[in-house]
Amino acid sequence: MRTAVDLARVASGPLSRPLSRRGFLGALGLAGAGVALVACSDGDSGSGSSGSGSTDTSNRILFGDDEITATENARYHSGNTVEATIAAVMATFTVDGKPVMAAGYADGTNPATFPTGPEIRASYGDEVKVRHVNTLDAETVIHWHGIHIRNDMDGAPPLTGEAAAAGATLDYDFIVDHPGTYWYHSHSGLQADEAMLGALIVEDPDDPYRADADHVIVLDDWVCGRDTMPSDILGGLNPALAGHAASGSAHAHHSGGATASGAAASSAAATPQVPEAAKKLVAGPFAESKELGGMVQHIAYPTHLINGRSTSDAEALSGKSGKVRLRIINAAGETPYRFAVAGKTMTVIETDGFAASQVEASSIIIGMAQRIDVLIDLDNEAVPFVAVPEGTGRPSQAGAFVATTVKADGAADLSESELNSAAEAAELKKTPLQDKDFSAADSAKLEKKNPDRSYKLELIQSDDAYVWGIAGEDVGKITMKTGERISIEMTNSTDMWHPMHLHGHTFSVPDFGGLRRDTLIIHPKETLTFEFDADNPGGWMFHCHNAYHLDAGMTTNFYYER
Ligand SMILES: [Cu+2]
Repeated sequence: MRTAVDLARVASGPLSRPLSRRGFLGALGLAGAGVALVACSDGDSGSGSSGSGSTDTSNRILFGDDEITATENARYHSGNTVEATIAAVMATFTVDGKPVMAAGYADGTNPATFPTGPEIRASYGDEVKVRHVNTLDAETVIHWHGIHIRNDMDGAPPLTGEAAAAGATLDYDFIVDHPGTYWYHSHSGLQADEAMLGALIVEDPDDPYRADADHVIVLDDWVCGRDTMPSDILGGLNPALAGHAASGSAHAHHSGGATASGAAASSAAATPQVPEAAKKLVAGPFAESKELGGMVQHIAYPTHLINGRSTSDAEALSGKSGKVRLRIINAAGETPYRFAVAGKTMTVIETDGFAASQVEASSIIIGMAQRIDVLIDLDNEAVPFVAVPEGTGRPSQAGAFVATTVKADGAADLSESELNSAAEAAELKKTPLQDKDFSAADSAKLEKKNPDRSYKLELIQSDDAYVWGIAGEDVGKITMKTGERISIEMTNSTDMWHPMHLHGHTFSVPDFGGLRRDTLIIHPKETLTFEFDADNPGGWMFHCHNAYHLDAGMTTNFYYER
C-alpha cells in the first residue's frame, strides 16, 4: 500500500485530490501560496482501516451544523460574561530596547507596546465575547488554544469557519468549560511567530491550590526586525515555500521590519528573495538535545522573551510571598525551553490546564504551545525565573536565553547581571522533567474504557527537503461518533521531535499515567498512543505546533459523523 498524506492548509479553499507520498513530496514545493491539499490513503478506499474510519463526507458534522450549538448549550454556564476587544495591528514594539515593527495584538484602547497580546481572564463557565478587529492588510484569525470550544469558534479556517479578511471584524462568543492556563494565537500562516499571541486564563472558583500570588509567564522566541521576518525564514528553510508564507503573513518580504503595512500586499507578488540574515539563522549548527532525542530546531533565534520582554527589559513579577503559582505558557514558534527558578524546587500542579500528580522538579522542558503550572515557596525575597532554549550547540551570547525576577512585594528587583548569571543555575543542569515524567491527578484521569475506534498515524519528513507531513494507514479517514472513546497511535518516523496538538480536546496518554495534554511531545522514532472521549462534535485539526513544520505540511483533520 502506498503511504499518503493529508494536508489541510490554513488558507484559501480546499483542493481535493489524492496524492501518493512521492507525489505529495514532489508537489508540495510547487504548491505555492494558499493551496490546501486533502489526500487519503489510496484515494478512494474507505474500508479496511483498523478504526473503521471513512472518507465519506456526507455524514460529517461541520461548523454550521445544529450539533455544534446543541453541544454548547449543554455546557455549564456561570451566567457571567467576559468581554474583550483584540485588534490585529501592525505595531512598533520595543524589543531589547529597540523599536521593531511586527504584527501583534492591541486591546482596542491602548497601543501595543511590547509584543504580547492583552491577557484575557475569565472563570470556569463564563461566556467569553471577543470582538476581533483586523486592521492588517492580510487575513487573520484567532485560535483559542486548548479550550474545549464550540467548533465554529475554533479559529482554524477553512475547517471551522472563515478568517477575518483585511479590514474585517470577527465576533467570537464561547463558553470556557474547564479552568486552567490556556492561550490564544493567530492561526494564519506564520503570524503567531510575529507577536500575535496572548494568555487566556480560566480561573477556578473552587481553586484547590489557593496560591498567595499568581503570575503568568509567556515564553516566546523572536526574530522580527532583525533584518528578517518569519516568512523569510520559511524561504530559507525551503526556497520552494518562500512565496507561501506571505499569503498568511501579516506582511510579505521585507528586511528590518521597517516597511509600512500599506506596502505589504504588493510585494508578495514579486519573486521573493531570501535575505542573508534569514539564511544565516537557519544555517546551523543546530541544537541537539539528549532529552528530546536529537536535533531540536532549525532556527537560531537571536532573542527570547518573557511577557514580550527580553532579559534587558525584564519586568519583575511581583506579588505576595508564600505559595506562588507560575502559569507558564510556551508561545514560541519553534523553540522548546528548559526552565527553572534558581534556588527553588517547583511543584508541578497542572499540564495544559488539567490537574497533574504533584511531582517536584528542578527544571522542566516545555514544548511549543504546552502550558505547565507550578508552585514555588517564596519568602520575602526575589528569585530569577530563567528559560533557556533546550539543547546544546548554540553560542552562549546575550539573548540566547531569557530571565525575569519573581519577587515578594517590596523586595528589590534583581539586576540584569544577576538575571544573566541565572542561566548558570544548578537547577538547569539537573535532568529536566518532561511529558514522560508527568501523570494525571486521579481527579483528571479519564474513566477506564476500551476504545471504540483505534487509528494509526505516521509523522514523516521528505528525505531531501524541509517538507513535513502526516501519513499512515488511517490518515484522511479519522472519523468518530459522539460518545465514543477514540485511540490514536502515532509513530514518529522522522529524526526530530514534534509537539503534536489536537484542537478542541484534551487527550489522555495511557503510557504516561493518564497525563492530560492538548499538545504532546513525541521523540524521534517513538510510538505514542493518546485517547480521548469524542464529546465535542465538528471537524478538528491535528498538527505539529512547530510553526514551520505546520506551514510545511504537518497537519491532518479529524471528523465527527452523525
Ligand atoms: Cu513538527
